Amino acid sequence: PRDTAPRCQIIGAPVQTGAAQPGCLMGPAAFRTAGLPDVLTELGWHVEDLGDVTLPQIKPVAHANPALKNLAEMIEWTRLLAAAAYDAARTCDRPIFIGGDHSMAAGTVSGVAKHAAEQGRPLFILWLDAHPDLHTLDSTTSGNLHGTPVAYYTGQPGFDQFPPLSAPVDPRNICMMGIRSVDPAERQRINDLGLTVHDMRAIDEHGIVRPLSAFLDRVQAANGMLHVSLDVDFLDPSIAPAVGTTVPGGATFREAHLIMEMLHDSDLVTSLDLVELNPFLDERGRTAKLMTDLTASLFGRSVLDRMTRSYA
Ligand code: 4U7
Ligand code: MN
Ligand code: MN
Ligand code: MN
Repeated sequence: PRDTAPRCQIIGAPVQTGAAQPGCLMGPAAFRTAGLPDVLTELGWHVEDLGDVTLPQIKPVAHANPALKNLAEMIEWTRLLAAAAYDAARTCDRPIFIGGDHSMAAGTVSGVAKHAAEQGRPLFILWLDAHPDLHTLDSTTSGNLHGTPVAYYTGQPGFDQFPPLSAPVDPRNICMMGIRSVDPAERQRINDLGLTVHDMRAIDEHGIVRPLSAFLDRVQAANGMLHVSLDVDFLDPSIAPAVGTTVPGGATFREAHLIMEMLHDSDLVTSLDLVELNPFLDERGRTAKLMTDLTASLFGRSVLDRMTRSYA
């Protein structure tokens, strides 16, 4: 690629301690096997794969909620990934964090949020998921910490043992799409915090174009940075089986690609998480390939050249 090519860094986060089932540990290797770095290079990006972040030996951390699993691990991943994400957001145009279960977003989002705050720009989040991941350490009953990152990075109470947030994300700057499994404590929090949530019912009724355009217009008008967090279970399990938390009735192949194509056309995306891929549950790599193809759409792959924003 030319010297002026946009720069992307890839950071592997082999995190699986936030999920109920093991396997997300293999996610970064599966994305590389599916050819993610080469695909982006072919699209004209300058790609640098920084390898995987690794967790040192750590001591257990106590908590009043006996359901919590692997709290110490999530705290340490959050510390390490926040630092890696902050560095990557400063040095390249669009880092990709390949996971790893969704607990890693506590680190990636808080790290890019610090960078955005230093730039004096608001950070917006597009959360593509079956779940809102809005549990606090006190409200989770499963104890699976991949259900908690949004509560952490928006600064909800009870995360005292975690790294202090230098820039909590404003919940009103979060747009969730694809939601179809919400626990009672999360439902209450969605209302209290004022997040924009387009559940699958809303997508059935209105499609994805109008709600997404409205959100992207807000990001643009605010000169915002935009972090996209793509959970495999956003997709319907019939096309993306490699995930531990399947929920029927997810986004279709074309809905998902259209979102990515619109994100590309908007040119607003400044960082990306690819999370919850469990290659142990995949069928001949099809989910890893689909997630890679969706990323390609976000990075500019299209059927034909397009001169204008076709969704305006
Ligand atoms: B994922 C759940 F109960 N809410 O807390 C929980 F439904 O990152 C699921 O979105 C969490 O996959 C899913 O365990 C976390 C459950
Ligand atoms: Mn930057
Ligand atoms: Mn999730
Ligand atoms: Mn999910």
